[in-house]
Amino acid sequence: MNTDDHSRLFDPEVWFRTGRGPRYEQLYRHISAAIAAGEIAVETQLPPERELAELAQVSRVTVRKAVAQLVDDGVLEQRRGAGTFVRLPRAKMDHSLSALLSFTEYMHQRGKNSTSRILRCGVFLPNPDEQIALGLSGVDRVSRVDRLRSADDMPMALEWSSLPADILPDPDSVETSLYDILRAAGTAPSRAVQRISAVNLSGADARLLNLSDGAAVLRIDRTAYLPSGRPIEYTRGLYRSDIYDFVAELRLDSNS
Ligand code: 16G
Repeated sequence: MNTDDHSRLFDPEVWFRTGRGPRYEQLYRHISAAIAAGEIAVETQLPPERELAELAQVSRVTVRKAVAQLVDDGVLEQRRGAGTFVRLPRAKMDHSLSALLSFTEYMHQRGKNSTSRILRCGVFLPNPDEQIALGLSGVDRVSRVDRLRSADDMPMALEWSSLPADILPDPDSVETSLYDILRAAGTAPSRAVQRISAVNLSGADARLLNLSDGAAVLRIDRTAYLPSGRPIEYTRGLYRSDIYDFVAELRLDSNS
């Protein structure tokens, strides 16, 4: 990176907004997003603390706090006598496509604590996509829960879930795990079909996931079914592709 790139990247006009939290936190989020989006490449050396403080127009303490947090996250590495460098991304989490796991279970398996922020929920008339996916008619009701999902406080995914209202009559009740609620009611899915694609994030979604505008993420649409074959969940999700790695297990068809 040259000096011009540095001045642009750390310019407070770019990363600071009044009312969006403490400076060190905003600077931390900005650098983290720039690294995740590849704007600061792996092995790039960050400017020294004093220079960074001047560029970002903050105190050295603020820079130190932001950098310490990034070191904690494993995104930056401080090398004695050499400086601070962007690390190779740590091993991605493998997400086995053959197990029907919930977000909570998946994170738990990886020793992470999952949390959700409900962005919106309620009971609505189904839109055409929901009608098709869930086999509903235009007069049925659908419960929707839109969530920002984090692991150890790091935003990982945005999920828009729709379920027939008779399966999830009270969408407000989804405080932690949707699948736990379904299990308790005896309506947990036993099979799901997923469609995976790559998309670029738009503004509002990027902000929620702490990524930059246009960053590439995985979009996964899941339709999940009861053992009877009834579709009961249609979830569209956007998942950070720098963290998630979906692994598919393939078997030779026994009939061939
Ligand atoms: C997973 C599912 C999602 C499901 C959610 C339930 C994928 C791609 N999607 O994120 O469809 O709604 O788990 O998680 O795996 P919860 O029980 O923790 O709410």
